[in-house]
Order: sequence, then C-alpha cells, then structure tokens
Amino acid sequence: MQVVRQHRLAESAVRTYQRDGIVFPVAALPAARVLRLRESLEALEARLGEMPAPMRWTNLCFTWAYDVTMDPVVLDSVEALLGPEIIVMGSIVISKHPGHDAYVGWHQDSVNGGEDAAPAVSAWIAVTDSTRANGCMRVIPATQRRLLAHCEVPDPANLLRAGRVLADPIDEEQAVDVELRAGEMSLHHDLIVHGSRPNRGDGKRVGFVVRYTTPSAHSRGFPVVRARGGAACPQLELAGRPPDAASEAAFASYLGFTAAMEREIARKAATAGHQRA
Ligand SMILES: O=C(O)CCC(=O)C(=O)O
Repeated sequence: MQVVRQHRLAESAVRTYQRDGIVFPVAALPAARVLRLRESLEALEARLGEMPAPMRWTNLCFTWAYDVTMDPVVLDSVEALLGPEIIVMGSIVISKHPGHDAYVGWHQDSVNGGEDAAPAVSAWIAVTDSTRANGCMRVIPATQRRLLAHCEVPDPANLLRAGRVLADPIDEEQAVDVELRAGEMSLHHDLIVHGSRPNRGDGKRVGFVVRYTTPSAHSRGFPVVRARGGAACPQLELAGRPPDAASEAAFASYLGFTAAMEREIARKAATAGHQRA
C-alpha cells in the first residue's frame, strides 16, 4: 500500500475517529526519519540495558524525540481531531522484544486523567512494522464513550504502570488489530479500550506514542510542551526544546529527570492511597 504524507486528515478519517475512537493507518514519518529515530532509540535502549521498561519523557530530554512530537504532518492530523490548540502531554516508547512475555493489559488511557479530563489523542507512531504476529496494539472500537472501572493487578509482564487494567472482562471477539508499517501511525481516543499481546514474531516491535491534549488539561505534575496555539494554561508547566547536548550529557539528564518524575509519581500514589484508606 502506498502511504501518502497527507497534511491533514480527510473528513472521512475524522468521522471514522469519531465513530470508532481510532483511525489508522495514517502517514506520519518518511522512511529516513524513521530510520534515524530507530537508531536513536536503539542507542538509548543499549545504554539502559536489554528490554528496558517503557521509556517516558524522551521528548523532554532529547532533541530527536522532541522533534518527532512536533512533526508538522503529525500535528496537522492531530489538529483535525483536537483543534488548533495542542499540548504535548507526554510520550512513551513501548518496545517489545521477540520471545519475551511482555504485553499491555486491556485499559483506557484516561484512567489516569479522569472523566473530566481535557480531550486527548494518542499518536501511536510505528518505528518498526507492527503486526498481529509481533504484538501490535489491539483496540475495541467504539468504546470511547465512557470511563470503565479499572483495578490494579500487579504482573511483571504487563508493561502498564501499576498493572492498572479493566476490572471486568471484555469481549475479545470485538478486538481489531492495529497493524501498521514503520512510519505510519494510528490516532486513538484516550477512552478507547486497548492493549497488546506478547511479541511472537522475529524482530522487535517498537511504538513511539505521543499523548496530545489541549490547554485545558489538568497538570499531572510534569512539564508539557505547547505544540500549537497560544491559549492561557497557567496550571501547566511549559517546557521548550531540550538543549542540543552531547549524548553523554543528554543521557545523564534523562536519567536524572526520569528518576525524579518516578519518585514524584510514587509519592502522589502513596498520598492517594492514604487518602483512600
Ligand atoms: O504499544 C502497545 O502495545 C500499547 C500502547 C498503549 O497502551 C497506549 O499507547 O496507550
């Protein structure tokens, strides 16, 4: 299939998103860009060790990651869904190696943001081909209407933080495989039910996922980036493009930043636990 880098989603694609909570495949990055992104991610993975946990916040620490989140073609598609005011809430790289049991349990992203959260769209950008065999994302279309109950089921193979998964079983017969070629993306609503199986293919499956929202979003305690527009958002801490540091310095700052953020998330979770108890 020839994928054309279109500069805005067609109206039919917007309607598909509104109906199903997801649209794919959408052209995102040209081949040379994907190759460079893959090289940068492999270099980072090599430093973090085999099969690292999902890598968050790379866009706040590395220029190569920041530039993907601000890619004009990606943003044009996101703008067709969210409007002209766009905030990059975060990013996460989910890498699944062949032969490992790592999977992503069924969940809705907005379980972290609540039902009153601002609209949010995730761009799942395929850094490698993502297929049924290598554990592509799977969705249950048209489940984006309401937030379902979740519970914590700790499982080291589940790549979700705290193992937060849907509390009730879902009908897997309804699941759709979101198969993508490297350089394509899917755009999913933060309430759509989704997950993925382990990688039973021959090569790695890597997705670079960018969470986009609007300036009315609540702060989650970490900096965000304004991608388009200029609406006031005093509740958000805005960050800019990371400095063009030598790779050693950028890596050190990434380790420091992610450790501080994880400590903060753990502190908040503990406080919430005390409040619930
Ligand atoms: O990459 C996957 O397998 C799942 C992705 C996911 O859960 C997400 O983007 O929210």
